[in-house]
Amino acid sequence: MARHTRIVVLTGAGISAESGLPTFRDADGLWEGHDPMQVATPEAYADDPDLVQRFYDERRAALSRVEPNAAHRALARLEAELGDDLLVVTQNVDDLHERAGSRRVHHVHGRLRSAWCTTCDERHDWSGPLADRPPCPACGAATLRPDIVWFGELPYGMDVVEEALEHSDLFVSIGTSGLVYPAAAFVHWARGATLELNLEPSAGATDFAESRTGPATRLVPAWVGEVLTGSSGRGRARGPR
Ligand code: BV8
Ligand code: ZN
Repeated sequence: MARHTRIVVLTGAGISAESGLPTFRDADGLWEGHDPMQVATPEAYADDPDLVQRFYDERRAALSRVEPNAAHRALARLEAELGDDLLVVTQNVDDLHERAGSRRVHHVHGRLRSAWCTTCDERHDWSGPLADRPPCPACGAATLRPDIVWFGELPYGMDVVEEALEHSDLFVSIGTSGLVYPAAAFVHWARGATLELNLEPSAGATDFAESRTGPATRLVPAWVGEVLTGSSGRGRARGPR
C-alpha cells in the first residue's frame, strides 16, 4: 500500500443486523407499537420518561444476548493494521465494535451502556436499567437519563468527524439508509474517495463513487482483505458513478 491511507468508516444499524439487533427500518419499525423516532426525542422523555427509559433498558439488556459479527471483527483487524489511520464513526448505540476489538470508535449518537446525569452532567458506564431511577454515583440525584442523542439534539463530536473527513483519503459507509442527518451528509464532507457497502443502495447511494450491495458479513471482510493486500479496495476517486 503506497502512502499510508487515512480511512473513515461510518456504520449504521445494518452492520449489527446479522448479530440479531433490529435495524430502525425493519423489526416492522415499531417498538411496542411506537415509532422509534417518536420514542427517541427529548419531548417523549419529558412527556413519558418511564416509556422512554423502558425502551432503552430493553435495548441495553438485549446487548448481552448478541455478539459482534464478521463485519465488526474485520474492522477491528483493519484497525490493528492501520492504527490511527482508521477511524470508525458509528450511528449505533450498541457496543459491538468495541467488543470486536475496535478502539478508535466514535459514537455520534451516544451509547446504550452509558448513563448521563442531568443534574451534575457526569456520564457513567452503565449496564443495568434506569427506569427504577437509580441515584447518580457522583451527586446522588435520581436524574440519570440514557446517554443517547435524540432527534433534535446535537450529535456528539461533530468537530472530530469533520476534521477526520477533511483529511480522509477514503470514506466508507456501511449498513446505513442515509436518511438521518447530519450523518447522511458525511459523504459530502469527505475529501477523498467514497465507497458504500450496504444490503441495498441507500438514499445517498449516487453520492458515492462506488456502491456495493450485499450483507455486511460478506462485503466488509472482502473489502478489508482488498485494503490489506493492497489490491485496491481504496475505492475510486471522487465523483458520481
Ligand atoms: C440534529 C439514537 C440539530 C437513538 C439516533 C435535515 C434534513 C432533514 C432532517 C433533518 C435535517 N437536519 C436535522 C434533521 C432532523 C433529524 C433527521 O435527520 N431526521 C430524519 C428522520 C429526517 N436529525 C436530528 O434530529 C439530529 N440532530 O439535527 O440536531 C441541532 C443543531 C444544533 C443544535 C441542536 C440540535 C440527531 C439525529 C440522531 C438521532 N438519534 N439514534 C436511538 O438509537 O434510539 S438516529 C438513529 O436512526 C440511528 O442512530 C441512525 O442514525 C438512524 C437509523 O439509521 P440507520 O442506522 O441507517 O438504520 P436504518 O434502519 O435506517 O437502515 C439500515 C440500513 O442497513 C438499510 O439501508 C439496510 O439496507 C441496511 N442493512 C440491513 N441489513 C444489512 C444492511 N446492510 C448490510 N448488511 C446487512 N445485513
Ligand atoms: Zn449526578
